Amino acid sequence: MNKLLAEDIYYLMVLGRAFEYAAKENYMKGNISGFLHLDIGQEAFSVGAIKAFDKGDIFATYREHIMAMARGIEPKSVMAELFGKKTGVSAGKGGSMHLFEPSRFFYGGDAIVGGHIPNAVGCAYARALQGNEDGVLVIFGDGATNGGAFFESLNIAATHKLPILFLCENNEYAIGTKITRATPFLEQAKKAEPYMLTYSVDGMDAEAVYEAVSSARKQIQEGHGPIFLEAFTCRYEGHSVSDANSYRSQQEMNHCKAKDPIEKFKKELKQQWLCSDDEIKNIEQKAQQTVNEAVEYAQNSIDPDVNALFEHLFYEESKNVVS
Ligand SMILES: Cc1ncc(C[n+]2csc(CCOP(=O)(O)OP(=O)(O)O)c2C)c(N)n1
Ligand SMILES: [Mg+2]
Repeated sequence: MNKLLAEDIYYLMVLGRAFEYAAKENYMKGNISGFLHLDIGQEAFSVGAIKAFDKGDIFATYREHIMAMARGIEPKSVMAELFGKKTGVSAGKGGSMHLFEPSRFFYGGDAIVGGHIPNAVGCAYARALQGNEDGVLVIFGDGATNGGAFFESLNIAATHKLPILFLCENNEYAIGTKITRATPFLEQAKKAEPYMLTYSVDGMDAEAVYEAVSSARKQIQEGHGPIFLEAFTCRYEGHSVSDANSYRSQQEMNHCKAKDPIEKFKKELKQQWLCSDDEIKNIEQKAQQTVNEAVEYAQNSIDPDVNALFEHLFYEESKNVVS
């Protein structure tokens, strides 16, 4: 990783955290409604993975604001989507969990836990038939690995040697349920071992995530078939803004925050890439400024037209049902 990329990763992590705090504040003010899942604490995972998978198709979890921005979707379009505005990346009709931008090969966000995994496998099948070698990345939480769709997807991907990276964000909780209360082991890669090569990485270390995803992606592109990579992370907030996080002790949270990914990467910037304090401060200020502008843009944007409700439907005739 060169200095330019390291600075970009730091920028996106700082931008992501500031963005998430601004989203939380605007949720509390009533500017954002519906569900809101914050990614604070997991920035190294979200940014490191997406930057390493800089081409190809991405199917993400519903906790995807930072991933979308790392893919190049403008922060203002993401914030406007959270506000439900016409200028949002999904035209104000998707909300926080459905940030969708086909021109950037970013297909959400999916509210159905694990529901996007078969979609990603279908996409990988299509890409294999097309001879496209960029690969497909599907990102899901530990909780999604308990569903049937996950196992069916592993089976089909492995049988057909599809070019797909299964990337599991293991933060040890599915909403407020400790992982080991819902499944017999902590490492979810064990579920994929019979089907494909598996790896694990410290998800709180952006450089490690970047390297692990880059190398898995290379293997996929060389035709080795699917790979499962598990990243261990820690989300600082509750599952969504309506979850008070009361199931985790202060001690557990302190332990978590001692591994803060932004602080860690900031040290690396200084030691490894010799960034000065001024350079770092400039990056942080630029990120905050971008978030402020994104909030202003979202606030000043207009709501979608009521008629837009009837666009992008699978079944054209459903217009008549409602009118
Ligand atoms: C099919 C389905 N079942 C249940 C839910 C309710 N639900 C939302 S998030 C979640 C937990 C998912 O766990 P994990 O993927 O680890 O996500 P995290 O809480 O860490 O974000 C559940 C059960 C859902 N959205 N979809
Ligand atoms: Mg989880």
